Amino acid sequence: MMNRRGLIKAGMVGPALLGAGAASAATGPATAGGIKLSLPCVISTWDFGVAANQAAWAVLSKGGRALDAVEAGARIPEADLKNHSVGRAGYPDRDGHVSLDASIMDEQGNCGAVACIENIAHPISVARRVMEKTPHVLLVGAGAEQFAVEQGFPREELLTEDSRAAWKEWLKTNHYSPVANSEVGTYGKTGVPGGAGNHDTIGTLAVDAKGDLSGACTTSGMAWKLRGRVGDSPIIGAGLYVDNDVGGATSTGVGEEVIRNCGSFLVVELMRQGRSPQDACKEAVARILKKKPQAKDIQVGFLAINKAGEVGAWSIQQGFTYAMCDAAKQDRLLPGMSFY
Ligand code: SD4
Repeated sequence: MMNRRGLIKAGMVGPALLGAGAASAATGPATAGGIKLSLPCVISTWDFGVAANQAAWAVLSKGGRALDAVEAGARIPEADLKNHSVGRAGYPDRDGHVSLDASIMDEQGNCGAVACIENIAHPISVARRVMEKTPHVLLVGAGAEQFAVEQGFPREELLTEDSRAAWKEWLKTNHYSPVANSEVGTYGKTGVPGGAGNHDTIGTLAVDAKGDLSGACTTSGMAWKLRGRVGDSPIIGAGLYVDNDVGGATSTGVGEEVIRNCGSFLVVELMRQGRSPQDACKEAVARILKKKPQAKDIQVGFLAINKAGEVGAWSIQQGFTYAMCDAAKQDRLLPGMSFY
């Protein structure tokens, strides 16, 4: 399941090598613990970020705008039926509804988002329409769906046979009990139906040839979530933040912890104060753990880039991967640093 091609190429296949030093040795000069890409460039969370980056690169390499690149990138996992954590085929909530969250932000600080939207296959593009066609930032639920349809997006069934089967399997072993913190204890790291582990969000950040930044983030959220639950991904400052003077950040993992700490905004503000992207991501993860030590049992990861193309990533648990792409190489996949 894990695409280890990039890791093997970089000569890093074991936890002992999950280090920025090793990463920088494989990809470029060390920059305060991170990696420096040439511009234009794009980075994305998780293994499926490699394919997303390639779509983004098709835009960037022709001199295209970072905003167009991140939208194009995010649409790839949204359409991937083998991917059960983003877009169509995403695992549903406890009641069997696939509900999606997405946000997008451009170099001028414009932003748009949709949350808990159903029956629309490309929420990232709806988020962009919210940004460009409305005076609002965030549309949710039925209103978001209505807006999407008005904008010409087709209503489609997003629950695939595979996802339905996984949900039915989960129903056998996990009794529906909608209590507030009901997800605690189900955040396994195995990715098997029944655990919400390996339920990953695509966050994509790009710097275009002009040096302008944009970001996109899209997800089906935590599997088997309570109906109506919204995670960090559509919340500007939590799952995504871009400041064209500084850099951009995005997050993945248990969104509640990211929201509590305004995670992506925090990463960008730390970079503004002079921290490297790597150090800023580390500090944001440390903040989560400091406020809530038991968060060591869950996963949260941040990915960041600054205007110079320096990249950083840090997570609570091992296993967070990120993909990078610039003119030198289009399919790099690396492990982020982690505390555990
Ligand atoms: C959420 N952050 O909805 C998303 C899910 C995710 O890895 O990223 N999982 O909370």
